[in-house]
Amino acid sequence: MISKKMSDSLNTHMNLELFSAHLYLVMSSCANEMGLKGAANWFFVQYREEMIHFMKFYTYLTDQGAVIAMPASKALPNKYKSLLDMMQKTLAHENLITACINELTEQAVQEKDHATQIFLQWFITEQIEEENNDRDLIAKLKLVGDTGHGILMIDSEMAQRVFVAPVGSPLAV
Ligand code: OFO
Repeated sequence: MISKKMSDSLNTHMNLELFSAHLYLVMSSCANEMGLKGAANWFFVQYREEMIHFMKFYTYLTDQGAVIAMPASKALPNKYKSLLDMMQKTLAHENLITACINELTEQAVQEKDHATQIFLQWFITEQIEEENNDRDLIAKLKLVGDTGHGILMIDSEMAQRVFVAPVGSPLAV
């Protein structure tokens, strides 16, 4: 049993996860256009992870008997100054997601909704990893500055990222 207020909040967040997926898909194409195939891969993997996040919320809500609502999607930015610019915007977006997950958890605690608290635990841990990865890349990009050679080294590292569907994930898209 989930409250209408709780399911509405989760539905709002579910759409934010879909927004995240689309944001990173566009970043992937921007990186590709910059000649950074490794970064394009990194953002494409991130897109796939976000689709899993979206589907986790979708599955949880439908398992709880809620009917989901989806607003029309907003246009996304597709101009970035550099890879550093993209990574800084990625970290800022993930900080926002973390704050939203924390608020959802707070609401679930206040409503004594234990099922939703357990559901959100996975996302709390996931956000630590996401922010950490972003900070690492930003630090490296700042170290190399505008040097093409340095950026290409980081691009090669980003090419190594592989999508791994989490255990029990509802969809591996
Ligand atoms: Fe990037 O963690 Fe979901 O949004």
